[in-house]
Amino acid sequence: MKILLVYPEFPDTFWSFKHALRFIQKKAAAPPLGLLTIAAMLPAGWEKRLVDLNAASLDDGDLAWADYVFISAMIVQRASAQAVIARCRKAGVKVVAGGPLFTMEHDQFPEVDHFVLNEAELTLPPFLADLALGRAQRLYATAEFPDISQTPIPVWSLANLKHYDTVSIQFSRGCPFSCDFCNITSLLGHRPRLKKAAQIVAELDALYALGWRKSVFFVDDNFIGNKKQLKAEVLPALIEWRKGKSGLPFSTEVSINLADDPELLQLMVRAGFDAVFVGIESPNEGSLAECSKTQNRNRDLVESVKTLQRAGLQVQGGFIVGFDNDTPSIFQQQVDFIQMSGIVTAMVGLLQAPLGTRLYERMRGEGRVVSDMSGDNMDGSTNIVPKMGLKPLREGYRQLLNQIYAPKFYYERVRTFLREYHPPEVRLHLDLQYVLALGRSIYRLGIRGVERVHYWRLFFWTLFRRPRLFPLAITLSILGFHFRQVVELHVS
Ligand code: B12
Repeated sequence: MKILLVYPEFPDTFWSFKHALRFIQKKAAAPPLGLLTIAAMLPAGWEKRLVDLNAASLDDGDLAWADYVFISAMIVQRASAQAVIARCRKAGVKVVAGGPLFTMEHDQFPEVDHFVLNEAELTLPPFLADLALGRAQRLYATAEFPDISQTPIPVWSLANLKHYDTVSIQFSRGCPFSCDFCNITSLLGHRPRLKKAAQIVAELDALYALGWRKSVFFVDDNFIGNKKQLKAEVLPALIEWRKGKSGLPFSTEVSINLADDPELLQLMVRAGFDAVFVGIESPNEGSLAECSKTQNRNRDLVESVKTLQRAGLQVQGGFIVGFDNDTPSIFQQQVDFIQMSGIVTAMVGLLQAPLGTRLYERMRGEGRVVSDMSGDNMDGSTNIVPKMGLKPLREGYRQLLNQIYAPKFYYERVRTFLREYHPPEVRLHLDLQYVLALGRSIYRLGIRGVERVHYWRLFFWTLFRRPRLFPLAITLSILGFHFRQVVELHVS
């Protein structure tokens, strides 16, 4: 059996990093972990190839070679997924679809032959068993959440790793919190399901053996969902694993209560984490109460962010505007918060109600759901009627984004962050592309860019005041360029 695994193309969005990746001559941020995991679950004797459309093109030859195309996608890849499915149809190749887009919207894809939905640990085995007997059905789904301590090591060797800047790995699925706009608990459950420390070490060993030294993103919904296990087993194992190695800085997603646990924080930094994405959502207490973001309430959020930064973690933040409790003053409040906290990578979106969330049910009850979601939470669209009115919301949003990504504000924020940041001890692995990126940034940002004054100010400020942070300052300058392009494209 010949299986072609296909990952559709991302549009030019905040998280595509497209404009930044050019500086380091990479094609995409990370290879598709879902498909590489599926590859490991297929019979060993089957031939497998991966085409990530973000890094390569899909040739007719690939389609002619394949017996089946296995496709995975998020909603944001919908258009590209439809195009791939149409090509498969034309080429007469059968399509098996799975992953979040199809799990939520399979009825929109009449041309797909088989849907293997939810988590493949449960749905793939019955599909493969039926296929072997020649009686594969159209749809395999489950309401159960599998144990992931048996999930095999992803087959990273199928991806051409030289095209990527990061590799994703996963330690847990699910999140203990109940934010009412988030669909993670309906997709993956409340009780975090964990891999064993030995599994994670084996995954890292496999990556290391392939020569991977760049960053590793733990794609957990909330890495600190089970603190006990982390402290007792996983982090000590990672600290041990890292000894004598260089490179592979880790990043992940956590809830803000990490700031309340100095022991856990210190263990994470020692294990090699240098960045975390945190759902901050709003400086407005009323809005945090409205969406049941209990972990963010009744605390000094700026101080919590600074605690993480001082310990050695760069904090990237998710923010939302458009809650019922938001008045037009929210836009300036968000700008002030973002600037003060030194959250350089600030993903700000309009409130949207994904299917399967409590927010969706409430909005539907109030007759306020108006459309499907675009899947890109930074394109200024929403699927609900905001209390503030769509026009003022979009206008305030546009101004907010234009402000925080304007070079003056952006570079000011980088300095606020670098002043606070205490860099961890991960030994850097020198990569020629990073050296070349410095040259490219000098030309593109320092000579040709509208940000040139701010660029040089940061350049020399870091060189003289915080020389160890110089590579990070250049990386953030390049990221700022990407964010500005995306903001100009979508909301200016
Ligand atoms: C890592 C990640 C990213 C990375 C992706 C990097 C990459 N190239 O892989 C980045 C940071 C780029 C990203 C961005 C975004 N993401 Co994202 N992301 C995730 C995250 C946290 C983990 C995905 C992952 O790798 N999981 C691990 C693998 C093993 O799981 P998996 O892919 O789901 O695969 C399993 C099953 O789904 C199934 N399966 C998957 N594919 C297939 C295919 C076949 C054929 C079969 C049989 C089975 C199968 O089997 C696997 C094993 O069980 C998920 C949340 C989550 N926990 O899933 C959100 C998630 C996928 N992201 C989401 C969203 C909305 C986004 C963004 C729009 C912004 C945002 N709010 O986060 C952007 C859009 C991207 C863009 N460029 O514009 C949503 C998607 C919702 C949807 N229905 O499409 C999710 C589910 C989070 C959520 N709260 O809903 N994301």
